[in-house]
Amino acid sequence: MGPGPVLMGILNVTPDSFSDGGDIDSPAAAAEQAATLLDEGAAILDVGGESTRPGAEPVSADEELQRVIPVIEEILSARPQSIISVDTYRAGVAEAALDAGASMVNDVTALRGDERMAPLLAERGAPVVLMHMQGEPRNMQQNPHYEDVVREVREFLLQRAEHAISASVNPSAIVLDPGIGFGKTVEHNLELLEHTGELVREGFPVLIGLSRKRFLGEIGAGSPESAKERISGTVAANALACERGASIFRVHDVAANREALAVAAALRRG
Ligand code: HH2
Repeated sequence: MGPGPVLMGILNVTPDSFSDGGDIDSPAAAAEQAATLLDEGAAILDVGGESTRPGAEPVSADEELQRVIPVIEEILSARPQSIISVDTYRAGVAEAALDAGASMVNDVTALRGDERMAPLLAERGAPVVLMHMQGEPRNMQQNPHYEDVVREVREFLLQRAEHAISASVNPSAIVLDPGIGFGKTVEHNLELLEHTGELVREGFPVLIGLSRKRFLGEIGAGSPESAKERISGTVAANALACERGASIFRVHDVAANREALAVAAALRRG
């Protein structure tokens, strides 16, 4: 019997995230939200300072630093044991976050965004999430195309894991993520979720980030317009991904997901 599902609570310090942009406008508000997520059962807090929603434009590294670092410091001063992940593809931001006490890096570019990221992770021994994305947030939802989405995403992630390992990142520090909604149609997302097991079989822990995403509304799970009405759909899809072997779940709503994931994990164990 392996360890149970790991919940990663989302803390977006951005004015423009798709579902919760602008909710957190100060380090104190972030620490309060962090405390809620931890009390609800989050094992990891994922702090991000740049939205990756479709159409989002990048912010400057300075802006990202100013959003993220004070929040990490504030959370750790209130809750020193917190495990914090920093959602960034910039090595400079990752380094400052690790210096401030963050424990891991969530890189939506899978180390393609900044060539200094892999050596930094190797030097610090920090775990990293490698995520698949076709295109960039600016243009990724303009006609995404694959011959075989499940195979292409798996091959991409294995290549990026190889790249990390060749830069001396410890294989046991690598987490793979198919990047639900990143350059994918509704059908691509569903196919990836259905075949989660094929990625799990490669031996790395698999993270799923589908919380409140638009495709749920498009298949009748809540509203296509309102992200905060897609919580039940999120819970159902996460439970099924868990049953197929995914182990880390990046979510806005920790309490709502936790109990369903406990059931799914128990059924998987048999
Ligand atoms: N999704 C989002 C952001 N970061 N990281 C990983 N590893 N996997 C994901 O699926 C993922 C991610 C997008 O969601 P959110 O943070 O809620 O929105 P935004 O990018 O608009 O801030």
